[in-house]
Amino acid sequence: MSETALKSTDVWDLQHYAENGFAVERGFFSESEIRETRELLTPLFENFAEKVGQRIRDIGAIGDAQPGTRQPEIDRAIKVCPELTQTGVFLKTKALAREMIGRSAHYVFDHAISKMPHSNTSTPWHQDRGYMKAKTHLETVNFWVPLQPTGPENGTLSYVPGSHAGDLLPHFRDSNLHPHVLRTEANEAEAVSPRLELGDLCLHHPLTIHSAGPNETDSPRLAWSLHFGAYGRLEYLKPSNLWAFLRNPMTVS
Ligand SMILES: O=C(O)CCC(=O)C(=O)O
Repeated sequence: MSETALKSTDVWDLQHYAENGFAVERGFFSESEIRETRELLTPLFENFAEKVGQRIRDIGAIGDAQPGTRQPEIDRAIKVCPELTQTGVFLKTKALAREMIGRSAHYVFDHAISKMPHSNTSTPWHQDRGYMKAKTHLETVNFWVPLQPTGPENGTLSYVPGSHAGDLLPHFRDSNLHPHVLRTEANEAEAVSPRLELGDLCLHHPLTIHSAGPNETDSPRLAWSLHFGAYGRLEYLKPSNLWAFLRNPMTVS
């Protein structure tokens, strides 16, 4: 697929993104584009317990639960499976990021999450920027691609509209949660949870407060998140980000 084959983006969606900090692009991907990505990601979750490492974890597997049975997650899945960068999902989200940024867009980060059936694991309220070192500031467009129809029953994203216009909030670890997980406070009453059909795409600003509930269904809920920015991973090297890194080398991104 060539990058120029992007469906023209609905201006309303991008206006909604600017005002609310998130948007949903309906029918952005074809069924075969979703299937192609699903078929590459699914095997990465097999024999999960043997793969656990710094960038591969199960945030629901605390206590006796076996990694891979609750909410397995793979950071930078494209490193494990470079073919992902040739998929329609990767190329079309990158092209949309380019359209939004107004210049070429480059890969910054991705992660894949499988909420296992009845795993009862939530993704707590957070801002994506909350997972970066204090003062690390990346201007990215963050996409969330559900790989099956998704609603509140299987862990769709919930967003607090307009929260991207506020500050970066304090994020906390919680002794009841996996040590990787950070959470912040949110006004849940304001949140919206879009129901998504196969092929729909969500995008949000790095400061938008969002969460995802547990998966109460009999099937896994697989999603792939992709972040693109004008400078790609080089943006970590801009002086203010280098300074943040030197002051606090602990990073989660
Ligand atoms: O897929 C999920 O459960 C959460 C994903 C998420 O919060 C994100 O990609 O920013």
